[in-house]
Amino acid sequence: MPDTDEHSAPPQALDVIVIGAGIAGIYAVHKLRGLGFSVQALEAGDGVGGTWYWNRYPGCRVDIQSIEFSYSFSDDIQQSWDWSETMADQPELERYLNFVADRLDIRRHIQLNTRVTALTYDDSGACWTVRTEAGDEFAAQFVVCATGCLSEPLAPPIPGLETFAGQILYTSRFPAQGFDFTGKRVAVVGTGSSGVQAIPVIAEQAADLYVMQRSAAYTRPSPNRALAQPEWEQMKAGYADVRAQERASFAGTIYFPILPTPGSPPLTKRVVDSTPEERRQAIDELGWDAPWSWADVLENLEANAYAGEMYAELIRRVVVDPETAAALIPTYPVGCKRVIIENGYYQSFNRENVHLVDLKKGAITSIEPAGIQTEQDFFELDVLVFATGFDAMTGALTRMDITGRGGRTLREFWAAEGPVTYLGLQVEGFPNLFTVSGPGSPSVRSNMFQSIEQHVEFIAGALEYLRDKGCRVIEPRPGAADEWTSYAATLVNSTIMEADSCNSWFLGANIPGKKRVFMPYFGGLFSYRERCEDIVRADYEGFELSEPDAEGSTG
Ligand code: NA7
Repeated sequence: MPDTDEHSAPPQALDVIVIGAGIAGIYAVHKLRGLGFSVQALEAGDGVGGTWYWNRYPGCRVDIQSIEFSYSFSDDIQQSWDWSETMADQPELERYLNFVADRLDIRRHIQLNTRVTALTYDDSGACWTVRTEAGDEFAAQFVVCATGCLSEPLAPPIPGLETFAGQILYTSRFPAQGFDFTGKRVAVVGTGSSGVQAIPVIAEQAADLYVMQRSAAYTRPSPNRALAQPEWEQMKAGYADVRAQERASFAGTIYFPILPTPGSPPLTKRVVDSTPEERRQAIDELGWDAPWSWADVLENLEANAYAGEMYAELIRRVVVDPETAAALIPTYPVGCKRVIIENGYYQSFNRENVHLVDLKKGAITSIEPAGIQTEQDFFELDVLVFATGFDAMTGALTRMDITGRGGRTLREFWAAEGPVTYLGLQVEGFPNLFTVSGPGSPSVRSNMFQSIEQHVEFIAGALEYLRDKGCRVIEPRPGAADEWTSYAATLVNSTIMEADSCNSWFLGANIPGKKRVFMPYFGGLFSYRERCEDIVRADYEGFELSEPDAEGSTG
């Protein structure tokens, strides 16, 4: 609240503040309101949609099928929305999320243009005070952080950035009105999903495009295609079956980029047992599916290296210039970072106006008013596009001053211990605070819609249970978060995901000084959901439900 007498009275406590109005925030508001809780969402953007609101860069598109990358909780919504392509682009996803917000009539519970900066827990009242950048204050018994896994962008700390005389753009904050690259000399820094999706589109417009690559990426051509209405009507009629298959699947999705196309027979052949001729034949017959068509590729580094060799051969078959092709070959294990679904990425490098700058041969040293200086060359530029990624999983939480019991901040706690959570849902010492898709939950290793729905439903169920029991506080019991986090670590230990050569954002390796911990739960959404259901059946095993006591601690 502003610092005036008028606002000096403590704000009236809501039941729940939801931070964020993306996929998770929209559903959380709807679900909790439906259970009779007073709920208010605070959203930094001037529209709903979260990830699909902010990442408006050209070429932005989801990498699983839209029939799956959508809410499943309401058949009315499923049946009322028509996807125009099998894998929707950003504008369509943003429209969809706006449609859902209207259909559920939740906009009056969402305050836009409101960035939350601090959360402080009051032990005696079992209540959170939520502060915003504008200085307003809210009070709520519970806070649901629906802040996203990839929502805290990284601005690369390159000296001289502020001196650049041309236009600087970030894929994660791309202008809503778009940007015309026609006739411009452009550099794209970063070749993760955002860069790889944007590059072919920018290449078609720019006079010259310099792709500044630090690590080459593994990609697969997108199977996206337009959906004609009759086909879509037929697909829509099969929704119940699609959802049932998703729920029975490992990661909440039937089709996952790293797995073979649905309908393919199960993988039985092991690449370590294959001959060079069999591998060449696989490339000829299966094309970009070839590296993923073996049962053991993700099992060990030896098998993985064979897949990497097949992948390199596929690049050489597309990219004409041998030096460029060689520089585009990734040097880390196949599958340890998310495989990128692309549209004409490698073909872009056959264009005369596209130039690959291999930063492994000479890193960027500074940005000057006229362009980028690397250890080897100077590039004169009109536009810089940064596609340099995010402080994933934890960044959107630790950027806020979250102060829990005893004055301990989440930022300091996780900086020292790593992201220790119970089920990725709660943190010890931070009662009544929930993190949707938090570290320690399947989140980015699953279909986000399915994971988010499961988390929101878990949280809603927990709040109802508390209400029925006459309790006001829920938090992990001492040790439960340590146990869960240690258990989750055993699932990924000694897999290729943690290989020394793998520096993924799953491990926080893109942030200097961040603790190297594999953050998403690796056991799949199916087993995770079962575990959560067991916990609920056991009266919220591992959680402590209580009333605040007079001394200000719960018990
Ligand atoms: P990513 O996947 O984290 O990619 C970021 C890219 O930016 C990656 O190629 C980085 O190279 C590169 N990068 C970061 N900092 C620099 C500097 N300082 N200089 C040069 N290059 C740099 O983010 P995206 O937005 O593309 O994708 C995020 C997720 O969205 C994706 O995984 C999907 O799940 C959806 P590096 O690899 O660190 O060497």
